[in-house]
Amino acid sequence: MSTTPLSPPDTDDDDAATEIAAPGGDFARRIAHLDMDAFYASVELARRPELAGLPVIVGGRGDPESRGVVTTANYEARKFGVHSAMPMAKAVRLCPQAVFLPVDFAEYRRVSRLFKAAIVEIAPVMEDRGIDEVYLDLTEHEEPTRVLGLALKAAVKEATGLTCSIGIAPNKLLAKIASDLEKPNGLTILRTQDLATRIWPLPARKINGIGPKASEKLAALGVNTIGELAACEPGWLVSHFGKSYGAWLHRAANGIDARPVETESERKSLSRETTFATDLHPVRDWQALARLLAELSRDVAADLAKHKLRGRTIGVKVRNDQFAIATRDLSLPEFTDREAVIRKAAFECFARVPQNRKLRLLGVRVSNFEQG
Ligand code: TTP
Ligand code: MG
Repeated sequence: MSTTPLSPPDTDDDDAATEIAAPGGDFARRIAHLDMDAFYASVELARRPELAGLPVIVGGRGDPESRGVVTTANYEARKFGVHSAMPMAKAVRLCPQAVFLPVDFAEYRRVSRLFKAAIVEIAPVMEDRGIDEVYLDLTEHEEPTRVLGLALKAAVKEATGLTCSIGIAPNKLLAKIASDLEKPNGLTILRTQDLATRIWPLPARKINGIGPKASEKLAALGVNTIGELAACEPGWLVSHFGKSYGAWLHRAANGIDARPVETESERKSLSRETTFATDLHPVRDWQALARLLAELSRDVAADLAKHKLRGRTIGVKVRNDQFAIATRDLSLPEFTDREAVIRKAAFECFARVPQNRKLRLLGVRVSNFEQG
């Protein structure tokens, strides 16, 4: 390891609150990532107990003949190789005996609100990361880590009847990986000294932020596991992936991540971003990009309205095909949450990003919120 993690206190007590020391030398935190198991499918099963034990596939209009994709499948269906984003036709081939159900977002949102309300009762420092996952900062809690983890799982079960998986680690990056390690119904506590044994053997794409393109490029360079990535010279990574992404890859593989858990009241910006299926050129693919920019602006405006926030700075972020990030922003004379205003500013910002290389990611951000 090229960084020197703070040694955790010498203790045999697996549950000691002090057991977790953060890599990178900052103070010890206990961060949890909680993610619901096969969420949409589990919600469906909860209201259709007669389906218990059967493979269930949720997607589109719930019609196996339709051309849509699988939204999610329960673990029984996953045994047949069915997974999210798979074309429905293929899922039918793999598991013809499955029960196919349509998506019902209103119900998933309702259950999402229920499980989050149960969690904040126990752990108020919660960052909402979407319909089925949250981060929690448990640092200030006195209870042992495992006790807290079990209490959270019990509260979620009590409120919704559903199971979740929790990872608890010194930071968000490791907690997110940990929550996936023992799915479903898992509780994984990861200490700094577990990095080499539990994290480094995993494929690089297990790191949230290393997508299919980056992991493909890493594989072509002979880097497959997180451990192999951790052993790469930072300068070499920068030469292949650009200054910011290259340096981040090095930190991430070494388990370093100082991002705070941001509750809604202390959120400093709201953003939406999307990674394209194929790279888009800022000039030649302008129409597709303009459409995405408009969609992202609409989504951010909706998020602002939902959180009752108005911001004054609108920004655009792009990542090019060499993984270099560029951002441009614009401060407006007045606070806004209006879609048309955000979109116009986003287009102005986009016109100022470098136009010479293809892009693989586009994002729109609103910050500088009105106080009160
Ligand atoms: P995930 O947490 O990725 O998946 P999951 O909860 O179904 O399964 P698990 O966490 O146990 O692996 O996503 C949460 C929900 O988001 C999922 O139930 C359906 C939805 N979703 C999509 O709509 N499209 C997708 O590509 C993915 C991955 C999920
Ligand atoms: Mg989930």
